[in-house]
Amino acid sequence: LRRAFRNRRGQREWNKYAPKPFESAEEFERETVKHIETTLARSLYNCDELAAYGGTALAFRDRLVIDWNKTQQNQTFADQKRVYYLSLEFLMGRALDNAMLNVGHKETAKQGLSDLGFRVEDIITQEHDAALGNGGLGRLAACFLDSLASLNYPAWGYGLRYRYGIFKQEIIDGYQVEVPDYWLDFNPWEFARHDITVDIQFYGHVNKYQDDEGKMVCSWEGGEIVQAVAFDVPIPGYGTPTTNNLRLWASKAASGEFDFQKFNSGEYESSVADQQRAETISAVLYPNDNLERGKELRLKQQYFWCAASLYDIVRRFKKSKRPWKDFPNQVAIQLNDTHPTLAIPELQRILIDQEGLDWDEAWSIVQKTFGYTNHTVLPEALEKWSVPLIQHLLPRHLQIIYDINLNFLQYVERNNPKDRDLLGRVSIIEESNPKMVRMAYLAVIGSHKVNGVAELHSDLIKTTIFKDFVKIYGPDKFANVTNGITPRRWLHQANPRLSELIASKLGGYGFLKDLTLLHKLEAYVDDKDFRKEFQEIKYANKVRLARHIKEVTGVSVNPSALFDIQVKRIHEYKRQQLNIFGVIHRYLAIKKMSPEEKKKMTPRVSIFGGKAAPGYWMAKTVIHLINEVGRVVNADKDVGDLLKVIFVEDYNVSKAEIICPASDISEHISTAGTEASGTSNMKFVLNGGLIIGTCDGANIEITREIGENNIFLFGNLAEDVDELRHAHLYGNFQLDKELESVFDAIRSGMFGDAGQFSALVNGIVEHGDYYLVSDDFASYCKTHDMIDEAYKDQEEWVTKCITAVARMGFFSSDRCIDEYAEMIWNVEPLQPKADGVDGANG
Ligand code: T68
Repeated sequence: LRRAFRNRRGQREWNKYAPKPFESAEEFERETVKHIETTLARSLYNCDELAAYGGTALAFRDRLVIDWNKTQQNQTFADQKRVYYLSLEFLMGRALDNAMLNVGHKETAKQGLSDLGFRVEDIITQEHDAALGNGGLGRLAACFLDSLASLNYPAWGYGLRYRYGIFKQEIIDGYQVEVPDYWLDFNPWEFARHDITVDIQFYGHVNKYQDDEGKMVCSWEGGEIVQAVAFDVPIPGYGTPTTNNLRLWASKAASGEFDFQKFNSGEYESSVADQQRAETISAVLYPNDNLERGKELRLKQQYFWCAASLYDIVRRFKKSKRPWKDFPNQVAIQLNDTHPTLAIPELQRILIDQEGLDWDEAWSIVQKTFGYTNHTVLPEALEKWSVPLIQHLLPRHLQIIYDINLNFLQYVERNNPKDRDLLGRVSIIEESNPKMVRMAYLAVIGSHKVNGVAELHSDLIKTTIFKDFVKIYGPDKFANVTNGITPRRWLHQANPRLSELIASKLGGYGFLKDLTLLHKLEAYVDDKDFRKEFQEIKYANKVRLARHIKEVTGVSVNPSALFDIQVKRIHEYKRQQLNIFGVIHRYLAIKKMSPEEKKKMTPRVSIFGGKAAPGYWMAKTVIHLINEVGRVVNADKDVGDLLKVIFVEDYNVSKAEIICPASDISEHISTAGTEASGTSNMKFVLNGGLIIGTCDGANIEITREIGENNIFLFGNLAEDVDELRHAHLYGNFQLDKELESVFDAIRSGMFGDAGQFSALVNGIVEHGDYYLVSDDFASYCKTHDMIDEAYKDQEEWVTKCITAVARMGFFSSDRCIDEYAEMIWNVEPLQPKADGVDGANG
């Protein structure tokens, strides 16, 4: 290989034979059939849709890999600063459609597949979602990878290769049942790099001794070793050959002497047991979102992944032979929430224990290298790990954390000599029993920039959880980068007809690279043909969703009804309970209506979807209530098409691609101050739906961009929440009258055994209504009445929808990535070479 590109003729020959873009459908067919017959060993007579998917994916993968190799080669030669995005979750969804878009020639493939007797849509849906994430945080990481590649930033993602991603949700008798998601059976998008492994140490003890020069050094010894094996996933950019790398680590037993001894001495079973124990580290994604439970295996996952990734990053840096002080000029590491915070003491450990730097020199490198993104202010989601657990698992890291803390507290004390309480408040160690390590504080102290994910949220972290740190470091350490979504997946792929319509007016697909170009659509707000087509597309998308609903639930819904959708993880703070109580309120109202009144009603379909964490009983109760209400309402002849209640099972990325384009209204109704940003709000508006929302997260900026006439806001403001909660606690709680009738209906057994829902009701009536469901209920219902009225005027409605789409340019994840690059990472894009040479990844 090396000789091939040292020699011009070899290089010419090589390029002659490297796969080229498909020139024709025949060429695509030839390669697809070849893959089906040889790579997959399937013949014409047993080629089903899954095999056709496999062949198609492999044919496109061949193209992708060429760009991938060239990109990595180009980035290695350019040797400029790279971004490393550390995230325990990457919620990628399907890859084939995205690969087709980015490699190009989807039309060729469509024709080719049709020649072979398949429909491209059916082939695309054969693919299993890569569901290595819970919700918004994991999907944000996936959108960021897409933008990083599309904008030509030299960037790698680092994560874990879970054998089981987020569980599949089945609804049985109205209850959520979790089924394991074994997604790896056939995954053409990953490349096992069995030659890239890292030994990861756990447990053991620390030895302190004097080195040859008389310096005291620490060494972490003993314990056990688990091996990390790299699996690489190509991440293609749109409109560019840049193809970045996502490296996922899988755990494996280290093939040390120890195992062989056991094996040879007849302890075969126990040596296999060791193997399996090692593999459990990357076996399963923890299914909680916005909740931390302090499980040892989770901490092991975190360290395993941080240590493997840092080893890899440091190894790559050392190849450049630069001095250590250059490390932060070559490497930017972004921590996606506190989950990778152990990377901070790990880098410090590498620099002082292994590379022999002194503490201050090392610490300055560490701080310049890391940036930390916070995604929540909810106290139950803030990570803390017990000191005894860290001591046991990572004894050297605990010492380093204590030393970081000592230095930090001395610094704080020097600058704030009069404030004694401050030290206890900001200490990384919480003086509880057992003592706890506050990971968010460690992340703040070890990073040069901390950012929130929407303006309100970024302001809130500065006045609540990190208030003292603003005093200590000054406000400039804290920044805001409002979240965004990739328009490639969330407009073009999910809603191809809308994308095509927009392209026809804007003179091409440039808006997929620069979403702000959408503003030119405002010129078409009054264009009759445009409006008509816009409406037709929405209708067709609703028909597509109605078909899906019929298939999986058996319920027929009328696509002309108003589709009101809330899909996201089930959480009390996101308030699906408020929504379903509102639905019950509507149902009770319909039951009392005269036929004349009914005629004036806007028919509605209330659609819910989302997973509950398996141990989150209240969330599971909400799912059960939604299904019970659906069972009753959907069968009620008095109601007919006026109201249908649907729970879409197993909400995931590929379902979202069908659901987001089909809303008239979507719900983003968290208690003000609790949702850091939200990103599905952006997806729904970009696809021509309006939203009902609280003044929370990115809803506020969406309102500012699209105009307050084009959004339905309701409810109490974040600044009033504390006072209301306080009032409730001191007996000043008045249950909303309409909500009381809803509770009476539930208690009467209208939706099955009332006992099952008592915790849900009592949480509001008796236990302080922490999420202010009652306080917001009246304004929520009133706002839905306004929506009913507004929907009757379809002309005005479509004006709002088009205007909103035209003003959504700000919410592209491309804009986010440029902001991170400039404000936090200080990295530049690297233009791809027209024709590079091949080389291995690394
Ligand atoms: C979400 N967080 C925020 N967390 O809730 C949402 N947490 O407002 C925001 O838009 C999004 O992040 C992107 O910034 C999550 O999704 C988790 O999934 C999670 C997972 C494990 C532990 C804690």
